[in-house]
Amino acid sequence: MKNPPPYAAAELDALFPAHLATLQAGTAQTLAACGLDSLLVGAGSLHFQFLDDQPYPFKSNPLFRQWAPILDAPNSFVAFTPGKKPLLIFMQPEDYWHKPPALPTGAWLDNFEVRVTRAAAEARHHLPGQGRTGYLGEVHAGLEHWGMTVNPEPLLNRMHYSRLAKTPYEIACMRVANHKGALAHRAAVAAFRAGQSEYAIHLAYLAATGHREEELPYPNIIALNEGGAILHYTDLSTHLPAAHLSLLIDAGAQCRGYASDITRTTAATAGAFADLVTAMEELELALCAQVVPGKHYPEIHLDAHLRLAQLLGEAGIIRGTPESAVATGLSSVFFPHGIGHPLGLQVHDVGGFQAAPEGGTLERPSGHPYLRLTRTLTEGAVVTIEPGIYFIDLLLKNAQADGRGRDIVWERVEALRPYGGVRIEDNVVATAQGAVNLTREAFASLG
Ligand SMILES: [Mn+2]
Repeated sequence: MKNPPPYAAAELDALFPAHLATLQAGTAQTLAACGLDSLLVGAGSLHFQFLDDQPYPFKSNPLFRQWAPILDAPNSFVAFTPGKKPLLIFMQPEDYWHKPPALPTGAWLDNFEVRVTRAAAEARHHLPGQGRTGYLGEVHAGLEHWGMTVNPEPLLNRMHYSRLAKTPYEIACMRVANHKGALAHRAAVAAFRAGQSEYAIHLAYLAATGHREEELPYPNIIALNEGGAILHYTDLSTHLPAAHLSLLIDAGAQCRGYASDITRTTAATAGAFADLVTAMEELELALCAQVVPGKHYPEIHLDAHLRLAQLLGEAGIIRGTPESAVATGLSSVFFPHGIGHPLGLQVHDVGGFQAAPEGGTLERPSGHPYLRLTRTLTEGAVVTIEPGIYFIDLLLKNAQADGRGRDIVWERVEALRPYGGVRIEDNVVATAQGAVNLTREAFASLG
């Protein structure tokens, strides 16, 4: 097999018991702290379009996926009582219109007691009858008669807080997700070089991941030329521009419900924009190296502003010192988002602002309203690092109006505006040995 994934399914299965043991031990403590005896996690249910019999794509509860890597079984549950084997209640309706979800296979399942149910109401009979149960998941009809505490905040807070740091199994899944993403990014760049449309590049990307569109961890951002200046551009236009100047692609993949989130920018030809991309590569790697246990994540964000301001100066886009560009908010005209976020079961993973397991909020640094992570990194934390420089009409116009425009070299901006922007994004683990860059590893493994 050409470019095999870094772990085979059996290797992931072999890592699963230790993951589950960590989750069980943490949950036992959490339940005790919350005065609960057991936990029930719902996978979620199908939601139907208004006045229609078609459901929206099913997206399972991330808290359910953390226990059981099942993505396609609505109305299933995991129940856990400390000291007992976790129980998987797998919903397999009797249905001749649709193919019922297949009972999963794989050695990971040996860690569960499994009961198959045919109807949602039946699930209740399999649940632990005694004691106080905390339920985490969507509220469904009849839940109020199950006698549970539904989505209690103290329980949710503790479960979310602990998700910043990943287990070795989770990191392995994210390695595989990065591998799939890297393969697909290669395919996308090839389609760009062949002069294809955003939509055709998207199809090449999908084919290389092996995902259906709804299996992607988030909608692909595939921008040719000035589309790169729209941060969440998801048009996937079939139109062919007069020229292919640049490609900004922000697209991920997933493995067992764990996401990768990767951005690359490619210039079609050598020149000022290509130079900006090269300089951004170096800057981004310097920021990635800061992802280590004990690092206060907002410091990486503030350092990114200084480095980007320096780069903007060197590229002849702004005048003045980097320090003044950061102080006046000039750097935010070109870099108007956060440096990254926690990554895992959700692309923008939870708990990024939490002060402690019990709750509380760590505020963002003032003047930086879009940063999504304000905690100090711990061992096993997985985050993205994604610096960018964009030529955004709205923000440039604002800067012109409020005086920051005096330090902008407008002819330089005009020359670069047709290229949209540059963003480079990797997924990085904080380990005792230093920053481990899952995305760079994945691209390097492709040779
Ligand atoms: Mn991201």
